[in-house]
Amino acid sequence: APAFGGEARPGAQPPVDAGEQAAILRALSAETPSISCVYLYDALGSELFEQICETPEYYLTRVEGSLLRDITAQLVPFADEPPPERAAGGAALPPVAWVECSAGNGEKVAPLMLASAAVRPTTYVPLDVSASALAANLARFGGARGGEAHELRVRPIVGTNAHGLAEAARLSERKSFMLLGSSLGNALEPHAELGMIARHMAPRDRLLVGVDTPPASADASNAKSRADVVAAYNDARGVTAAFTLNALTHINRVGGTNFALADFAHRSEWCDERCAIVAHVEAVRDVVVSARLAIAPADAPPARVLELRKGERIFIEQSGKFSLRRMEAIAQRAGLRVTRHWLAPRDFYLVVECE
Ligand code: AVJ
Repeated sequence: APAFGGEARPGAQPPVDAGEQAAILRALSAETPSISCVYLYDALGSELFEQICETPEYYLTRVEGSLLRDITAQLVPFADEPPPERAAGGAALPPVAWVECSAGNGEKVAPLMLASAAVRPTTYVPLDVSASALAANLARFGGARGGEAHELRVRPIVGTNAHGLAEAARLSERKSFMLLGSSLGNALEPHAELGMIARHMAPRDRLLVGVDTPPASADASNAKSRADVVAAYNDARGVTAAFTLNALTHINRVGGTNFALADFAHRSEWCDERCAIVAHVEAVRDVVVSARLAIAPADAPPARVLELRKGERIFIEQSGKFSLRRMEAIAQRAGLRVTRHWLAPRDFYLVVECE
């Protein structure tokens, strides 16, 4: 029922949560207006992100996928365990729980999970804020499979990584935590992100991190160019633009704002200081945004939230890029140590293992 009278109109939105609205409006009316990148991932946003992964420009998913497939046999055992082919004749390797932060639909790790289940009791714990992405994830592993010696148990946890990690840490198995897909790039403080995972790691656990690498300096021949990186976030079909702009639709629904998508354009640019692609929405004309406050009476006029002049922007997300050196420094600040690393051909992508 509506929180404060008022007739339900056809097409009316459910009432917004006052606490969530307050946080959204605070970020919008700050000195540098922003929208949390969490709001990129409603059902449509998750769907659009999957489409981004299939655009010819967005190399990250494909390159990480083929790198992970190439190194699967090295990843399935912990560093102190025998490689699976030597264990195969004898006893299975001890159980493992793979805890994947920001897991999405599980496609990234599917071959790794099946390879793990072939040689050891395996539990896969995908964590994600998107219930729809986790439903797709569960469906992927739910069907009949063949060939694995062990049941692959899947235990999805809906919520933030912080929430899911606290729950996953209670599992009794030795754990491989994973933060793949260059998710770390979204963190404004990457060492804090890894530190949060590190706090949930037991002494013999490990963490695998997959990150995109920075474009090479102009004189390096054997690496990707800045144009490759910029194109990955500006696909020709406009899927990334739709993905970024959908954050406004999402905010309208859960924050009670009245953004018109036609008033904004998507901008994704390389930023040297952040070593990141930075995504904004930019006002294409002067815009006034207002919101119906959840705490105000239903007949109160909407409150003015922000005014943008043509060309002014709202920050949506950064997609940080990491060299091995930088990953080592970040791991150290998080109380971890890089034990192994793997680079994709032409240094397009990096996976590190930390303990
Ligand atoms: C899912 C955060 C890794 O930053 O590359 C893709 C999100 N944004 N295109 C990224 C994204 C625009 C993606 N991450």
